[in-house]
Amino acid sequence: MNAKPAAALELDHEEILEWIEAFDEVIDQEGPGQGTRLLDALTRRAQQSGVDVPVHLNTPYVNTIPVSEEAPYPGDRAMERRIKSLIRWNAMAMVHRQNKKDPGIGGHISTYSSLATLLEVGYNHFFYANHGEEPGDFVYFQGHASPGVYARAFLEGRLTQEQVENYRHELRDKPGLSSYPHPWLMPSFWRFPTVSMGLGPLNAIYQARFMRYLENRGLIKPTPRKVWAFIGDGETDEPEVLGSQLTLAAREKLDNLIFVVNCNLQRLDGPVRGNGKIVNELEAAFRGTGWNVIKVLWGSGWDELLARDHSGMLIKRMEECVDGEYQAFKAKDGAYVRKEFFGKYPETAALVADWTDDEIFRLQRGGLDPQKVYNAYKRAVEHKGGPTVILAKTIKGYGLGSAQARNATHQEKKMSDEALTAFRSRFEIPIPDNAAKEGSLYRPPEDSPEIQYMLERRKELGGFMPKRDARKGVRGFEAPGLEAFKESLEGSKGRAVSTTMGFVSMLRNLMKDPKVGKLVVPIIPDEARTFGMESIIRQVGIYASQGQLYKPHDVDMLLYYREAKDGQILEEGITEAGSMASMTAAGTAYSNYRIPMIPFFTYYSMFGFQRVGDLIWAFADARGKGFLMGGTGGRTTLAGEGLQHQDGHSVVVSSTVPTCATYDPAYVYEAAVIVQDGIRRMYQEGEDRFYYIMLYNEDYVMPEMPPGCEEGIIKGIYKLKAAEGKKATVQLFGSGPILNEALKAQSILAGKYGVQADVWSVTSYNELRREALACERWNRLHPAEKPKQPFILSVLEKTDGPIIAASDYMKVVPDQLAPWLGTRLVTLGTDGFGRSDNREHLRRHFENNAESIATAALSRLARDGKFDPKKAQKAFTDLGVNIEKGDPALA
Ligand SMILES: Cc1ncc(C[n+]2csc(CCOP(=O)(O)OP(=O)(O)O)c2C)c(N)n1
Ligand SMILES: [Mg+2]
Repeated sequence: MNAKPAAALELDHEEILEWIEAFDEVIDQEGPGQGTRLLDALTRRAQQSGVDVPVHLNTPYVNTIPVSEEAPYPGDRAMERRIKSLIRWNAMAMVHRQNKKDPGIGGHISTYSSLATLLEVGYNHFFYANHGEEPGDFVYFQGHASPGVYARAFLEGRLTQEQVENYRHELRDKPGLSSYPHPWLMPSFWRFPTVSMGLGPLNAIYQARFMRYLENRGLIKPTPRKVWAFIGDGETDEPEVLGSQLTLAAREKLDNLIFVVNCNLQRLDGPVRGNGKIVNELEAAFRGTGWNVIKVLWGSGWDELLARDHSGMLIKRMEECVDGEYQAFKAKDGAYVRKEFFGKYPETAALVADWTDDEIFRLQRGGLDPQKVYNAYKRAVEHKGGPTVILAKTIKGYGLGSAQARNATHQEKKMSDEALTAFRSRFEIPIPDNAAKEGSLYRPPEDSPEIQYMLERRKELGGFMPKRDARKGVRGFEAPGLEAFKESLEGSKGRAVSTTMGFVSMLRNLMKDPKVGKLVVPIIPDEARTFGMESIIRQVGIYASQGQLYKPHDVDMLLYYREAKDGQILEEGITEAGSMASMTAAGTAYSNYRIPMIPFFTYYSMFGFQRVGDLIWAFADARGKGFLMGGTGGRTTLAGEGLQHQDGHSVVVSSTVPTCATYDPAYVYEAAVIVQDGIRRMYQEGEDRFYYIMLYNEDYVMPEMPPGCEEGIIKGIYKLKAAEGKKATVQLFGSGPILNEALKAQSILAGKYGVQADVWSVTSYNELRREALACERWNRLHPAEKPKQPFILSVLEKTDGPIIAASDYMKVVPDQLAPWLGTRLVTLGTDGFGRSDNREHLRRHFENNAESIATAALSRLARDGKFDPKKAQKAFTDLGVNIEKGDPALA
């Protein structure tokens, strides 16, 4: 028993000393298990007696695994050190070279230098590229440590010298390397985009959970596969890291999940917690939520000191120092550490009295000691029943001479000649001075023991990592044809329904489809009832890894709250971020598991793109597929909810994501055509795209699909209702429920003013614009050839008159077509903050109701000299459009 005597604990009371002695005896004679039971019993007793039981979420500031429990290191330590040194050199050299030749191109040196041991122990002993026939571990790398990952791949022979020399030079007609992990840019290499702080850990948790989901639903075989997430200590400031999903990981008992926090005590500007200790803070947070926490703070050199620390003053000193001091200890030298750390107490000073300053300075941090890291990983991998976090204390800029542990080290991109040669010598890289000064890459010969060792270790663990399966589509996958959507195409037969209701029926039918049914993953952040999805809950159940441990109170009802171990719905609770992480795991399963899972993440559209936009961007980078369903869309269609709920702009934001196809359908058959085509394109053809489809809660009769409009629906526009009789002199564009307003305006114009109008359903301004831009670019690049005509111009070829385009979104949405429609275009939309009122008042306020559309048409015709201006002016009064009211854009 190595309990520290009372002096260190500052317990000078006789009685307490006696208790401690008695406790020590119990442990000595009956073992630590009995100690735990005794404490547990005492705690309960104390609670029953009304004693205030102190909660301690922190354990002593030492390694969690005692030396006595360490397993010996299984690898060749000297060899692995040499390999690690080679990787360190090349990682540093690639950044240095690039910045020397192209100042400002950037890159990071000091992050990998702190992470090297943590990654290398994993690469040599833990990261399985496959588990037999089944896929292997997933590793989320700290994004800005990518030079280290590249340097290893270079030594392994996976990346060529030319590629490495073109790090951050991707546009030179030569193979280059992307700055950070981007599957979009290096689709056979990187699996997970991680460089936007916080997204990696969040996605890793939901990946581990999704793996269990696939296992529990019988879609993949259970394997010992792990999800490893390497996280910066500064990164843990992001709410995505320490948010509610930590409890999810513990609740779901995700023992396939391992977080490794690289606690180098620094972030970009300076210390993470200069005045405190990040390790303690994280330990408390993770322990408090039920994670298995393993601290790796001190290297093996400290073991002997701790064993000799009979006074307990060394631990006391370790505990009282704050991170700002720890940082300074590694930024300065051994003499400083002797004076400022050990010198504080005579007992600690004595411990190192016969050590040289160099020996003191060589005392290593745990996260840089392979023996300690190996043991932590081993425990983590063997741990059952919950997720593990390893808090590994490291040194930012380790080995970078004067840059080590300095506040400015994160921004270090170039090194001086002296620093390069010193680095070369310290890590024993066999290159001459001039090569060192140039920052030349160095790879030993293929048959060198180092390269052979690396290759042999990776072979043992199943192959290289990271690696992504970049095959297009999934072999044998066949999308259901449009006939599978028959019910949606037939219309609502006189019943007023919303597109949301129509979508729910579509989803229900799709989940019954023998081919794709089981691949559908409905994801909902606590809004299933809002969207009328109760029937789906009953049909396929909510995924619950433990099954349903209670009898739901509504079990006697048809649509009861059904949870099941093989449930299909991911009911995420109130977390759009978590739901998006599930969407990401599901939408990339076609590559990661070779199973074409088809997620439908349905949510309040207002809480999507503007709230979790960065996650969606990363999803696109990861070549994610699937459907984002923007529920309760439309600033005037979602009545009553007001400013924070009414969405009039998510389709503007979604249009910024290159692989996102945005649609704003008015009718259920339009949505069905889009979804069918989407499944075919994404999963059968293997196109890297995903869909954002607006859903509304306004009820109206859904017509049957008119023949021949499929192409128009998919490309973005088709003529819905031509003017009756004479040729139209006005074109009315409508989208979503505002299409109904356009239809009403059509009859107002014809009936009251004798003006004929055609009505068009515009399902996607964004798709139309993209196609037109592509034509325009081609035309620009080929001035001598016959120009291509954009689809929007070809459909409008024989039409006349102004185009009044109205939707429930901002005017900028139809304005996307202005370059091609020019002055014909007049847009109406919902610029401005929402209001609580009913649809009639909202549409009057935002000027996108039928009357506003009709008056806009007349006004424009008058300006064009095609209608009497006085009559046009009077129409405003007659139709109740108030011309004196303020502009809704700023109201
Ligand atoms: C969301 C986001 N905000 C800011 C940045 C810019 N950034 C890149 S690295 C970094 C510091 C990271 O510190 P830490 O997580 O401790 O990693 P370390 O480099 O110390 O290992 C910052 C702020 C980013 N990449 N993502
Ligand atoms: Mg850090």
